[in-house]
Amino acid sequence: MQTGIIGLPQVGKTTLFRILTKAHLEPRSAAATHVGVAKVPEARLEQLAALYHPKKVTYATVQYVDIGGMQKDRARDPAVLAPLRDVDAIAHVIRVFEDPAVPHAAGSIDPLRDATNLELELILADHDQVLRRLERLEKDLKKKKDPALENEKRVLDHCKVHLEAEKPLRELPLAPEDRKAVSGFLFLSQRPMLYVLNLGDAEAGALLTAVERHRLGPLAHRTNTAVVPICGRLEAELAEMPDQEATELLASYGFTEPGLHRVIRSTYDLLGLISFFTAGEPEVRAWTIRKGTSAVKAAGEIHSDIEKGFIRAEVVRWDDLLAAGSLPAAREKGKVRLEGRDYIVQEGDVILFRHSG
Ligand SMILES: Nc1nc2c(ncn2[C@@H]2O[C@H](COP(=O)(O)OP(=O)(O)O)[C@@H](O)[C@H]2O)c(=O)[nH]1
Ligand SMILES: [Mg+2]
Repeated sequence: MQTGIIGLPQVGKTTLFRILTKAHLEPRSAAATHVGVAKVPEARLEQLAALYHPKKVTYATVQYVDIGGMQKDRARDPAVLAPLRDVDAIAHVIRVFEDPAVPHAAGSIDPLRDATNLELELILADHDQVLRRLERLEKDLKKKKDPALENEKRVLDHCKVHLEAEKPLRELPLAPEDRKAVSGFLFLSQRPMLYVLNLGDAEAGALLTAVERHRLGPLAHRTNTAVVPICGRLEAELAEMPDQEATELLASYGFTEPGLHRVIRSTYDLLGLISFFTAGEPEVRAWTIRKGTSAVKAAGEIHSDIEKGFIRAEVVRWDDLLAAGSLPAAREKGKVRLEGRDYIVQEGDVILFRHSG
């Protein structure tokens, strides 16, 4: 699962990418595309580890791609958009911080304008693609009736009307079969969107009201969209500090965790992902699945042999396991359920898979 980080030049994309992935990049590589892995912060994993004292604790991960500077007039350049086709979600870093030493690509600080302009580029790119395909479809349909092509045309016409109202496809409700009919186009405005508001250090104590203060209400509460305010430069400093100092500095601003945790968690939610855990002496581990995944498919995330030889899953909620103190104790209390292959795994389940072979 990959999230592409985009935005105008000099808004803090690479700063964010670095702190998310703890990557140390060469300063010269400003325009290049970088891929990095971020650990999904998970306090429950540490609590489970305290129970098992495992040799190894393994976090779930998500990938981020730093997709270089995107000038407004360059955005529709296929070379700039191409890397975006491969991502599952988009994180748009928007500059809110004022700093005369850092030039702004559009000449002034206006977060809503920047968000709207880039969104429009995505919408226009999709619209171009829809028009081209419709033209082709109409030609083909004149030659020969074909129900599958007619259906595709119907869905694309629907998308076209939506795009022409300057609305992104992520906000267009589509029936699952209609979604499938156009999934091959990898529409850009269909990707879930995370707006990362990069604020100045002075606003660190007032992140929660940032959306309101900067009049960014129009970005909030939209389908498949999330807004996370951070202080990029401060976060970068925090990432370099010893843990104790970082915790104290955060606390002085009224926070219990760094903003990058909120960024990662929002990405995880937008992607429709949840975690389940496996726990034992060798390893306590978080696994990533899509919401709605069955027990047997979740088993397959661990190993194809466990999926093939699946017999049943012993499932306990992480907090019930912690309260009981051990799996046998949780069993005695009746907190451990035996589930079959079609059980839908829930966020926070601790699972022991019984399998043959
Ligand atoms: N004042 C201030 N400067 C920042 C902040 N975040 C990034 N910068 C600076 O803005 C410049 C561009 O940052 P960078 O992450 O390379 O932006 P990119 O071009 O979007 O990748 C660098 O000089 C950063 O130090 C911030 O939150 N506050
Ligand atoms: Mg950069």
